[in-house]
Amino acid sequence: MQEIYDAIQKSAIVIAEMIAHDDSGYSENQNATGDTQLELDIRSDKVIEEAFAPLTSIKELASEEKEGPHPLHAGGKYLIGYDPLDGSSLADVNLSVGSIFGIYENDYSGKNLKAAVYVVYGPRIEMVTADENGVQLYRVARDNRFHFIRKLSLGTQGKLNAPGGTQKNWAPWHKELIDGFFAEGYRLRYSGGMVPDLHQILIKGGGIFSYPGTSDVPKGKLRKVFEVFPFAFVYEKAGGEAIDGRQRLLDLECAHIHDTTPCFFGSKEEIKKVRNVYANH
Ligand code: AFP
Repeated sequence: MQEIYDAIQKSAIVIAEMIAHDDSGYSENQNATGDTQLELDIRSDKVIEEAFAPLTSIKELASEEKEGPHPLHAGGKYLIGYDPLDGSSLADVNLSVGSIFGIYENDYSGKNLKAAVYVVYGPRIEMVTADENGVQLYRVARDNRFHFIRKLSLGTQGKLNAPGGTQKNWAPWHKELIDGFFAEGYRLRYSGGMVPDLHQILIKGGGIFSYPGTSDVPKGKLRKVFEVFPFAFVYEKAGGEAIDGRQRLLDLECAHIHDTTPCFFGSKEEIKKVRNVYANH
């Protein structure tokens, strides 16, 4: 596992440099989900693929930016599902973006996730790993290397509310749930970047992030393998919960590698409120 974390760190330094100084325009291509790809999406994907290529512990790679999985080493133990540059459309307005990695065994199901990693490219470059040792925060120092900072955990309740999705297409009961948090004094914290938005709640110790099914996108926008399962793993290891409104996200099956799901990540008290509202719909 450590060689995978090391490769992620190596690619993160290169990607951070690209974000800071290179073109953030659109390419001619679309990814499997139909999103038009930014040059940065394509180049970040290539940097990560090259960093993973020599690692014999990796059997296969599955990127959000590619249609299907890409075999690496037949004797490898791990399958890695990753989003090379999540929130890339925010790079041109100089907001934080991130890379997300799910490290699976046997298949890309939530129950077979063995570790999750994400990198935040912001005023600081930070990496969070979640595995059997818990949730660890690392940060790049002046030596341009990642250093361990501290363990991360979620309290039972927070103050931050990150409500995703197009509000005019929310179900009435979802609007009631979100407005209820604001009526309790929660602060709005939503940038449109899943990685910094979930990182903020984790660092601050609690709150709720939601990206529900909506009338226009009933199955939600966020992808199970590349985004949702890894963050569900991180949040559960940090003492929080992650559900689709009713079920635990990591118990969900995945019919296709690019499947999406409604998702809620947060502290236990907030997730209890989500369950109460969604139980009746
Ligand atoms: P992009 O990768 O197209 O910028 O989308 C980012 C994202 O996949 C995820 O990072 C955000 O949480 C979510 O979309 C934001 O979606 P909305 O713009 O619909 O709120």
